[in-house]
Amino acid sequence: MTTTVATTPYEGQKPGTSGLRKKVRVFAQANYAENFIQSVFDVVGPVTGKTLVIGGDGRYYNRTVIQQAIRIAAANGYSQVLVGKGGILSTPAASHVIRKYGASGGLILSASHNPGGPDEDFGIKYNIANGGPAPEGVTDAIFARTQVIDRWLTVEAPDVDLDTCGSVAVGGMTVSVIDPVADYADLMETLFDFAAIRAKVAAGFTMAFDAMHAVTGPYAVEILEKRLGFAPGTVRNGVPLEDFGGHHPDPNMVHAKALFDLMFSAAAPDFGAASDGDGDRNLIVGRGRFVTPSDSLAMLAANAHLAPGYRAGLKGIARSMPTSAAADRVAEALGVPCFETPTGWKFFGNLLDAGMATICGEESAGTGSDHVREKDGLWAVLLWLNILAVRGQSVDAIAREHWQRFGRNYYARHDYEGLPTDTANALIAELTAALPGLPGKSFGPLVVASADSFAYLDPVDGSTSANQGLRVLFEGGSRIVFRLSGTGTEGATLRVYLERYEPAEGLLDRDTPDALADLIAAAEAVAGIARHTGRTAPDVVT
Ligand code: VG1
Ligand code: CO
Repeated sequence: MTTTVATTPYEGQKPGTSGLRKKVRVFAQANYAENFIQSVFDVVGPVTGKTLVIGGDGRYYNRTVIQQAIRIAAANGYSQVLVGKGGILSTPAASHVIRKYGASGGLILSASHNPGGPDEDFGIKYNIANGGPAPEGVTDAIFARTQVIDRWLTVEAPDVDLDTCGSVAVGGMTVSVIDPVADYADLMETLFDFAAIRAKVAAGFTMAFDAMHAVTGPYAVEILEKRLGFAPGTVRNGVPLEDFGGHHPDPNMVHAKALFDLMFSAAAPDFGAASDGDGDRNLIVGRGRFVTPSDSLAMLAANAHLAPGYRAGLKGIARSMPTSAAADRVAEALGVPCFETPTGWKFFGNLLDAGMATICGEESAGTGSDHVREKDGLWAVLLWLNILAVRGQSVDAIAREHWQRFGRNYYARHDYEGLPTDTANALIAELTAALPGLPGKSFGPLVVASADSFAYLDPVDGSTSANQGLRVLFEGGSRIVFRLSGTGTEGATLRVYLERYEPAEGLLDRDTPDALADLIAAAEAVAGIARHTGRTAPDVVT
């Protein structure tokens, strides 16, 4: 029996870079989550007879919203919901489940690397039938719908037992609670040479994987420890917690510091890796060697043919605009196209669907391929392991050889967090206005070659996305990009991306801050960060 509940719109239910993210207390307001979920179904419907996948990263409030979503889905006419046991599905696993079972879409409940808990963040993202995040046309329509919504539909039904696999009826719909790990782990076995990795592990190769008390714990235990034979305890912090143990489940030098310290200590295993809250990001750190995500993308692309799933070669490479151009040089050497997209995985979907790109990546620790339509943390770890097994070299040796062949893109991102929104907007507005006057100007030894606001023309569907970040390009290939984050829940975050290209015959072993010093000074001179914000140093450097 369907019930119609009257409601009124909430302001600001606009999906950002990766879905709608707000504080839990915002989502907990009457009708808040329901309005958004109903708006999704109104936009993508009619949903009668269709299958919906639901899963989340296990953070606080996950189970509450899953029960709401199941009832709303039943009332809207879905015939089936597939939900991960315990309400858990990593983002890449959800993408795979959508594709494998022919679902029309999925709700992924996550705020990724943002902290979790009653006072922290929650998020809802809708993915389409290809398994990828809804493109802008869909998210814009969902936002428009949230602004006029006046009712949502539900059924009266008890909560589904999420902790037991099996099927139950909710209204006229079947809810199937599925093993969240099995399908994903099986997919990984089709892509990588598990036997080669197992042999290397048996020969004494060791690793540390930090699951950061987030969703990848069960996946990593199954794949790394059970299927590949790494010693028990290889997966650290492997039990997902609703508050991630009070940490930011963000796999970078700041929040995965314990792993970092280990990998730079005398006790370092051969290989270190971590993933984020929802399992789509990865951190790669060899013994004494951090690999920037931009470099990791380039190195994975250059070596992907060593893994069974990519033996036929790559169709193309795609990277987000702020990601370094290291991958471009690999694409050139491979003779395949390289695409530059706006920030956010939703922009890769069309290229992957059209068979124009095989591997994609972002500087924010996201890498993935056409096996799903999300970035995939464990996939990147396994591709690295496959490459290490075949090449028989250390991460450090592979990185050095890569730079000796392609040159090195020194790279860092400086984040200024928690800025007043007006302040951040004023900085961007002033810089935008100054862009036309920048070419030809000098900042220390750097001369501006061009400056613009990045706009993307999707080569597949012809859609355009403007205002995707401000670029200041210098002669010689160095670059600064400025943009505001679209995933935060409080104030604004300014991201400043710094990149300097050093050719193969140049200095390949410098310290990154040192190599980027001129660019850091130029960023200040160009944008007046201290003048606008009062900040003289970034909060986070990655
Ligand atoms: C950030 C990253 C972006 C990534 C997005 C979602 O967005 O910069 O590269 O796609 O997070 O990743 P923004 O707008 O804050 O810069 V996740 O792992 O949070 O789903
Ligand atoms: Co994530």
